[in-house]
Amino acid sequence: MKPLLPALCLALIPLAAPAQDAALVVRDGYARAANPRSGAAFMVIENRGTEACTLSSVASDAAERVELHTHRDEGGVMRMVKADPIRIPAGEWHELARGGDHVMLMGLKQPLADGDQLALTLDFGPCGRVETRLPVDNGRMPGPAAGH
Ligand SMILES: [Cu+2]
Repeated sequence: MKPLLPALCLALIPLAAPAQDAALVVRDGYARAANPRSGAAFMVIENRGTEACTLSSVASDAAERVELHTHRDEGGVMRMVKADPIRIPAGEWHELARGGDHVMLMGLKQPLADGDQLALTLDFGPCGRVETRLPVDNGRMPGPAAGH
């Protein structure tokens, strides 16, 4: 009976994935350039599902490297550092915002210009992947997400 369990698990994974995908919603997203070679993306991620999901990495064809970053206060100086994976409990949301967590794009293949669309793939591990397209808005002011 031993081989039965792994086979059963494999069969269940494809069935579970689509439902989890729909549970993760990206809204209020935008991207902006820091300079011609690098930029950042911000958004609110809602977990409308029944299980916690963790954003482990982000990918994009638009840049050579994409990392999750955050800002940390080191002796009164705000530094940008690589962020730990971001866990979002069921029914909660997490904001990637200026001065906080963000998606960092390094080695942009072309500068982020207003009106462009930036395609990102957010990898939530077992919760699945979320594809999103964010508008580039270099003039947007930092502030609370719209509607909150
Ligand atoms: Cu950064």
